[in-house]
Amino acid sequence: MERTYLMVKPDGVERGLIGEMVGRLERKGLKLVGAKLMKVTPEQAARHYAEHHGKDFYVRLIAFITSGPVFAMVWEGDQAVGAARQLIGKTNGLEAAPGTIRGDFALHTNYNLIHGSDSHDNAEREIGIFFSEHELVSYDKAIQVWI
Ligand code: RTP
Ligand code: MG
Repeated sequence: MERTYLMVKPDGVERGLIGEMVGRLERKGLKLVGAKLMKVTPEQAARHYAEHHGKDFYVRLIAFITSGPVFAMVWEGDQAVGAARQLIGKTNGLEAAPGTIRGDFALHTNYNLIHGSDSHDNAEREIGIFFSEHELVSYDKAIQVWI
């Protein structure tokens, strides 16, 4: 089992797409183990996007992710990091395949609706930025044998 950190970005919250995205992740068979609506602080944003520090889009990225509420989530499942990245699609909405979240709903790289961790280590790091362990729920699903 693996955990991943996903976050509906301010554009996704404002466009009313939280339910659409949560529904897709649920139907894939991933298990929701934590979720909250929150505003990202500048400190959290800087830690989260540390790898992009100094790039030309960094300042705009920090301004965007702190501009309004996000829906922060932790999902669990077999290879959850890769599975979620597949559902999300490529960074640029114009290149993302139809059927993916970005392919179906995003036109731009800057406003691409949802974040997904890109590796197991980054997932654990990002979960630690946005959640306390006590906010995550450990439970079994009766139907988990199927997925
Ligand atoms: P994310 O981290 O948001 O899930 O997206 P990602 O892995 O597909 O993309 P990443 O390379 O990690 O970039 C993080 C976010 O920065 C914005 N970005 N802008 N050239 C640009 O203007 C540019 N490149 C990246 C995007 O919003 C991207 O999601
Ligand atoms: Mg990324």
